[in-house]
Amino acid sequence: MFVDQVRIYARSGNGGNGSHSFRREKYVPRGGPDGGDGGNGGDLVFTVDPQLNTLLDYRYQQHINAQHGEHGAKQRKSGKRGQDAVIPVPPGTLIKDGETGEILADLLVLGQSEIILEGGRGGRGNVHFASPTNRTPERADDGREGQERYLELELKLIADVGLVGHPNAGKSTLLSRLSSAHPKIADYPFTTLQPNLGIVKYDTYESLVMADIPGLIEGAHEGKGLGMQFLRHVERTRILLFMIDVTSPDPKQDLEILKNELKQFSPHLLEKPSLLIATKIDQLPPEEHGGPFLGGKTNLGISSVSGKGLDELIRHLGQIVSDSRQQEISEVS
Ligand SMILES: Nc1nc2c(ncn2[C@@H]2O[C@H](COP(=O)(O)OP(=O)(O)OP(=O)(O)O)[C@@H](O)[C@H]2O)c(=O)[nH]1
Ligand SMILES: [Mg+2]
Repeated sequence: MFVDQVRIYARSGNGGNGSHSFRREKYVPRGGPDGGDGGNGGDLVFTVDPQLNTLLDYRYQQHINAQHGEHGAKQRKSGKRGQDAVIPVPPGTLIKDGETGEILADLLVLGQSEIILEGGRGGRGNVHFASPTNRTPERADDGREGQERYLELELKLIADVGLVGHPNAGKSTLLSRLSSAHPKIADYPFTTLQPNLGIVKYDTYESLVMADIPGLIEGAHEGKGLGMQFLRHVERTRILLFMIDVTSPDPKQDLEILKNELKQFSPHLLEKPSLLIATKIDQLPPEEHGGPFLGGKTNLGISSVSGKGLDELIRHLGQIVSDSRQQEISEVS
């Protein structure tokens, strides 16, 4: 299971009430007002914790409340602010309104935190309401109530490698060869309707997450085919693996179209580390199985049917993934 989802009921704290109190001292029969303010209620805050990788903790803790503010007191004493409820979540967690499904926050990077429900403000004590004409104000405000709602937390695993190609290029077949995932495979376009993720081992102790997404066609950036929503997934992957079907009528043009779609969607997609492979090379005459492919644009050709080129592909991807992980670590520290 890669999409981890939990529903919680969350509340921010109520504001404390303002105090309604008058000074009482010996020999001062009628002291002025001295009621202090209520403290603000605590906020409900989500924060990214890169050590976490599931939402499992929240399956067993379905109510989360921030603290109420304390009430104000006599002698102008303000109530203490309620403590925030700070909820750590793994990177890649979406917070949605449990009723409307509206996305409230997208928690992605180390150090990011978002206030989702604000605590209620504390009420003002009666010290604030004295005036020349009213020296004994009866008024003190109650604190505002905090907010409460159902929230839906959804964790999307961020993939290392995104498979980018036209429909039918063999993306799902490749994922099923390299991982234990079982995506649907068929000889018609748009077989894949939702991204599939699989774990690919590239070294004794190292593995990477590969995302198979629906095929892209010309106009994808404008919403053609299944376009847009999946380009968003691609934006989150570390590496792009361009897959071009050698049996297509014009493989070189296919590559141009793909690149152009990505660029139109977001130019920085093309700045990501990437690898270009030719697929279905078992369909070429045997003397061409060694490459070069796509008119010399790549030497890496694979066949998910015969298995040719797959070990080399895994080695290459493993190398790029570990380099890019290293780089991320050195950028953070
Ligand atoms: N000969 C041959 N056929 C392949 C190879 N890889 C995939 N195929 C076939 O190509 C067709 C499409 O494969 P899929 O893996 O479903 O393609 P896809 O890129 O996931 O397609 P969409 O999900 O529609 O984007 C299927 O009929 C596969 O059996 C290969 O290496 N060699
Ligand atoms: Mg597919």
